[in-house]
Parts: sequence; C-alpha cells; structure tokens
Amino acid sequence: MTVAPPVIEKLREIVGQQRVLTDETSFQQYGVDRTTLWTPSPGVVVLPGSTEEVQAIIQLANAERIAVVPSGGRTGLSGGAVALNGEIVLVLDRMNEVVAFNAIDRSVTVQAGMITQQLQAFAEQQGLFYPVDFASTGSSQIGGNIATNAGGIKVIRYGMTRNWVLGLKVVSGNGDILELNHGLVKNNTGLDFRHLFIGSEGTLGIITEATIGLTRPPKELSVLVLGVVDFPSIIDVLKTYNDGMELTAFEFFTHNGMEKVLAHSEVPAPFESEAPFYALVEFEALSETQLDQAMALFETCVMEGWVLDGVISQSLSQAENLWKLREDMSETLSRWKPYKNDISVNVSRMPEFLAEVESLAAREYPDFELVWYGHIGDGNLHLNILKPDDLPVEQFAGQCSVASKQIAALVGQFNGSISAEHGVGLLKKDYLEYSRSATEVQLMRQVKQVFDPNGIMNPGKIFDAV
Ligand code: 2HG
Ligand code: ZN
Repeated sequence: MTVAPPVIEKLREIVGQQRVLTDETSFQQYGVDRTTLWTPSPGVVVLPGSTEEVQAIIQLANAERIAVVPSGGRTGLSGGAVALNGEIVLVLDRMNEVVAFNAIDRSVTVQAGMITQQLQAFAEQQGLFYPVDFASTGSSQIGGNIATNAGGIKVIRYGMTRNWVLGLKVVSGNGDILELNHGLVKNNTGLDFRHLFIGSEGTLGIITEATIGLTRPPKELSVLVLGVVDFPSIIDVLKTYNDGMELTAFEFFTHNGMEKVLAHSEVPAPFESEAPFYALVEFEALSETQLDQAMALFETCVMEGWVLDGVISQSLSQAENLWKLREDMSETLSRWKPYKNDISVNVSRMPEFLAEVESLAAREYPDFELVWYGHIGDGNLHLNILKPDDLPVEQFAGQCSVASKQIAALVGQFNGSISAEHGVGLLKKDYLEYSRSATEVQLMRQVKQVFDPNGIMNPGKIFDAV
C-alpha cells in the first residue's frame, strides 16, 4: 500500500523536503525492529524535529486515516515497531537533545529520540546516574524505553524504566499535546496518564519528551561469577545472597550459551572448571566487610553443594569481562535467529516454575538447541530456541508457536507474565490472554479509543482492535 502523493507533499511541508523518505532502503531500515519474522512494508518514513511537527503529522494522519508506527532505536524484540501495511513510520532520531537539567530535583528532561547511553553519559557528567541498563543502550532510545517500560540487568535494585519517569510530553493519537506530571515527585490529582503511556508500545500516542529522575552513582561495584550445579540451586544461591547483602544484579546463564559467547568474542572463561549454570552477582563493595560477607556467602553456597567454583572481579576490566559473558548473549545468539521467550513469575515460585518449564521445553523441543539466561533475581527468564540452519524461518516459527502456547499456558497457571520486559508487540499478542483477562483486554481497547479514537496509533500491536 502506498501513501498518496498529496499526503507526501503535506508531510514535506511539515518536516521539510529531505525528511520524508520513500525509498525501499529507508523502509527496510526504519520500518522494523530487531525481530526477523516480518518484512516491513511502510508507505512513507518521516523524521520530525519537534513536538509541534509530530502533532501536525498526527493531525494529518487522522484526517487521512493513515496508521502511524513510531520508530525509535528499533532494538525491540517483539515486533512493536514493525510497519507492515503502508503506514507512516514516524522516526524520532532527530529529536535527541537535552531540554533541561535540574541538579536540585535530580532530573533531566530529554527529547524522546535520545540514545539511552547518551542519557547515561549525561547523568555521569553531572555526577549522577541513570540506572536502567541493558545490552542495547548504545542504540535504543529513551522514548522507546518508556513505550516498552524497558527493564534490563539492574531491575533487582533500581526497578524498571517506569520508576524513573517523572514527567512526559506526548502527542496523543487524536493530536493533543499533553504534559504529564511536570517532573513532580508528589502529585495526587487524579488519574496519572503518564503511567498509561509507559509500556503502551505506541498504541496511545507518541512520546516526544521525558523528564527522567537520576540518582547517586553506585561505588566500587564487584562482580562474582559462580558455577552452579543445577537450576534449583540458582534460586538457593539467590536467596542466600539476597538475605546476606544488598545486590545490584543477579543474573544467570547456561554453559552452552556461555560457550557461544566465548567462541564469538575475546572474553576469557571465568574459571577453568565447567558448570552447567552460572550466576552473576553484583554488589557495592564499599568496605572490606562487604567483600568478606560476599566470600562468606560463597563458602556457604559451596558447602551446601550448590556452587562448584567462582571468581570475583579484581579490577574494573575484569568486572566488565565477566559482565560480557551475560550481556553479549543476546547479540551472539542473533545469528541463530532464535525464537524468544521473555517470561516471569514471582521469584518465590521460580524453583517450581523452572522445573516445569524445563521439562516442557525438553519435551516440546527435542530437536532444537535451547539457551537459558535471564534476570533471575527479579523472576525474569529468557529462553531462546535456536533455529537449525537448514530449517526455513516460517516452519521454525510455526513449530515454536505450538510449544509457546504451552509455555504461555504454564505461565498463566503461575499468574506470571508472557512478556516480562520486551513488550507484546506482534510476537506475543496471541498469548496475551494467558497474562491478562478478557475484561482487561477489553478495557485496554476502550482506553485506546479515548486517546486514539480513529485507531491510527500502531494498530495491531499488543491487541487487535476487535
Ligand atoms: C537480555 O536480557 C535482553 O539480554 C535480551 O533482554 C534477551 O535476547 C533475549 O532473549
Ligand atoms: Zn532481558
């Protein structure tokens, strides 16, 4: 489907001649995220430079009844930013400035297209810290982080993106500019629309600016990698460390995943012996006492028979290398075009859940290689199913979706989430019913109707209109 030439002309009037793209290369570049299941087919790509330009585009899209797909850093893993059907792809790349910084409020207002890593660097220059962190911060944008309520590797200590959003400027689907919460810490004046936009995956409108809270930077971070005997023991190790000290991260990965990272990078193995599972524990070692405590907990875990071996970082570069074993996992696996599960349950139910999901996966995927990793400290498991080279993508996706339904049903039985941190997009929408009731989904549709009466905003993502 194409966008009619008079509409293209009006878009050029709004953003300028050079900022409206209609070539196939731009469609393939801007019309898709990191998913590989869909071939993008937008109608036009447009790069606005201000909230007012975004508003004018949304008004035009309403008048013409053309769908709009927001495009940020395009690092999503659920198809939330895929344009399949002649849409206007609205790219935030040009809107990447710091708007204001306030040292007393410890807040920074940025345009939505700012790269997450630039926000982190800006905070650091001010002696502060933006704590939401994950592997794709080098290209993800803050607007997309907010639209998907991004999580990552420090959630156990700092929470999700939602915790850090003090204010939003948005253009709603019907073209209103809304300034939500004005950076306030306390504001009990009725419904907080800011929180509706966080995690709404572009279905209610476009986030154009965000006021983000910052905090003090952590000091003297130490990283421990432990070789763990089996799945249930990881949870024992987690409980032991959680009870014994305050952690900034608790991640896990499997030996087969680590082997792939080692084979595709310069990173050294953590220690000589092998273990089926590894836990990565991070904490602030402000004094010798904390280090001693970490070592004492290690001894306990060894004595209990949960841990086989371990290493603690002695330098910043060693800590970085240990982190790479976990952080490089997703990028390393991308060459196998994996099918991704991003599921969570309450941490207390993790042992039981892991046992069930492990046996289900072994039964349903006997011919595929599975790689497990995740943010086990906050109950979030990533199960990647690797595509065999000789199997066509569609056939692989078909096979995975059968087993995925069973995994989703299991998640539902545990009152867990079928998408812990990647969002629903297109990839998980068939499984939404396992985490959200039919009444809830219907209410979501009604909320969308309020902010986006013509249904132009990212249609078909999270749920279908009817
Ligand atoms: C991570 O934790 C990301 O590394 C990506 O959320 C997870 O690729 C994945 O499955
Ligand atoms: Zn993750």
